[in-house]
Amino acid sequence: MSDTILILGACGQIGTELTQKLRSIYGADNVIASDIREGNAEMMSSGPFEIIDATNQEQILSVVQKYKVTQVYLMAAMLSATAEKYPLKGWDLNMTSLLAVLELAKEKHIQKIYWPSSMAAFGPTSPKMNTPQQTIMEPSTVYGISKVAGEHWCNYYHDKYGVDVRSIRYPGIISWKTLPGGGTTDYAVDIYFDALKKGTFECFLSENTRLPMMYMDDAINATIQLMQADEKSIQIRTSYNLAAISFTPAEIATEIKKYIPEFTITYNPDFRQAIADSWPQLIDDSAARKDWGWRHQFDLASMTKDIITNLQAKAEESAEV
Ligand code: VAH
Repeated sequence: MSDTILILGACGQIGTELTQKLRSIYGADNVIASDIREGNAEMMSSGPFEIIDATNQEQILSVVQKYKVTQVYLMAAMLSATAEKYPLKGWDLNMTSLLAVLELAKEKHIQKIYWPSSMAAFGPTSPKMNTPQQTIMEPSTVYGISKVAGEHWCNYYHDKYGVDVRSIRYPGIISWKTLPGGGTTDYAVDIYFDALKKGTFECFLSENTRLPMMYMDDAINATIQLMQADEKSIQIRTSYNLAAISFTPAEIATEIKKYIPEFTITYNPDFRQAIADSWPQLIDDSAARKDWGWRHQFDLASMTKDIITNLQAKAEESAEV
């Protein structure tokens, strides 16, 4: 039986690009996108779309049965900065949606789940450099608490009910196609847009705040690689550490100046500085590299070149219209 995939939260920063990549691999009709509201024109015109509240198990089951879904990618979540503003809503969205899809898998309605954790699952007492796969995890954010709890729920449903749920602890994800929303690492996306539009950027983190980051192409490839890996190769059923690059706002600004010499950056740390300070600076992802062959492709230089090249091309296209 071929795979039919349902993406919950398909209109988010990762979901938007994950949907297009999965449609190119599995065929558009076999990848059902869904979110709480409709997506952009490309999303709506490139394959099936359903309005689903990811916390509503009955709505999810109805779509699973309608399309005979075999796999669910649960990409709906409230990210770190927003969840600090709305703690109970953040907990409810992030946990209720996960337990809903885990229950559907336990009842054999679906065969496989992808659920993203985050480096936010670590906290101020976790080792900051070469953060191990197994270590102290005492997150100080609602988002991080929901991710640690979610990891243990995934491991529980795998061990107790045989649910094939797979997970990655994403670092900060950087993209140019879709603007992120509510994340602490989002400065590393906004800086490129502002550099091209305004020639300057006010950063809400201090200049030497080092954080693990990853280009969207690498994050999408890792996600699909994990889901396509032989079940026997998956040794971690909480969530895999994943890393690629690690940089500071000052370092990304220096890279941008190679393309926009007049670019300037100012620093005005806000509440998100405390969130960033609670996270690792460099993550050890040797388990993912050993178990299922993870390798990142983009470094800061190649990512910056790709983003600026694409944003400049997009600006020229819209200028011609
Ligand atoms: C956030 N981009 O900033 C997300 C991510 C580790 C960071 O989970 O909340």
